[in-house]
Amino acid sequence: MKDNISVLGIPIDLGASTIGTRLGPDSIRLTGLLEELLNMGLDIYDFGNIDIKNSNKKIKFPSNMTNEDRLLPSLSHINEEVEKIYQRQSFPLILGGDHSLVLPSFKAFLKKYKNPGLIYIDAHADINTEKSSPTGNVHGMPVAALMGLCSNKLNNIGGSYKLNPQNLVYIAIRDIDKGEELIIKEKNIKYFSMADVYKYGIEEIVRKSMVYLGNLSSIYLSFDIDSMDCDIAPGTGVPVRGGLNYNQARLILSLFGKEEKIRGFEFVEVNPSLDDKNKTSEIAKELILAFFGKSFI
Ligand code: 4U7
Ligand code: MN
Ligand code: MN
Ligand code: MN
Repeated sequence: MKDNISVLGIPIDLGASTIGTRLGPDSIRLTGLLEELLNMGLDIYDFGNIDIKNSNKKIKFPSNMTNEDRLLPSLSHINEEVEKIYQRQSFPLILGGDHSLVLPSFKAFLKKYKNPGLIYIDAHADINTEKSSPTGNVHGMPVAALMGLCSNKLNNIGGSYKLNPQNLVYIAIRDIDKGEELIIKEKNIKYFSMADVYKYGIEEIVRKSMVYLGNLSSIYLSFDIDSMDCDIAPGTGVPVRGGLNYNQARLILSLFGKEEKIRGFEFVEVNPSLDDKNKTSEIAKELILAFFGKSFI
């Protein structure tokens, strides 16, 4: 299935406090990613980018959801557009966009597959509610909304399907807020911190993740570029030091890419406007190629 790919760009930055992830999908396309995938012999169908009404102002709402007015309809629209790509028998590749998009994209996955898993590679846990969020930015809340922990107007985007907390694995987290820590403990959510990455090594982290999700038949992989060290991949809005290095990121994606049960992949939070010579998009290209089987040894 990973030899027939449907590509969809989601150029949104309404969920973040910094604008610029709206440029992510095109800056990744400009690296020649799709041409290289074609050269690897894969079939590609490009659905283009969703039309998103972004805003250059960040408006705070009493709900503690920044840009609530534009964001909620955009997330519903994203859900409808992602459902369209699932009608094609193919492997979905989504290029973001800020991470609020995982709420509607994974809802489409939840609707298609019964009881799916989610592997979330990120410096952050993105499990704030509107009540716990110190920023009001919805890209820090999608995992909580997927579990039904936010207000219903967020929880019910794309339907009332829910992510089972036991079907989630975080990898590379190292910057979590107090309220998030409480939810992770209370729900007993599985995570591998950067300390675990160094303790076990990438191969073992991948193996342990797949064993943990072993009874599930469909898994989605959401990769936030800030899981990488920000000195290596600086083009992102909420950078954190001490993350995955280039070889670790490439290895983790190449190993997950070999797993049959992984049936969807998204790459989010690339912000070329904060970058140093578009190098983060070039890294994104190499990581996505690794996922789809480009050998690098
Ligand atoms: B990303 C943060 F407070 N936790 O909620 C928040 F530190 O999708 C950051 O992972 C969220 O980039 C980062 O705003 C969201 C903050
Ligand atoms: Mn549209
Ligand atoms: Mn994220
Ligand atoms: Mn993050």
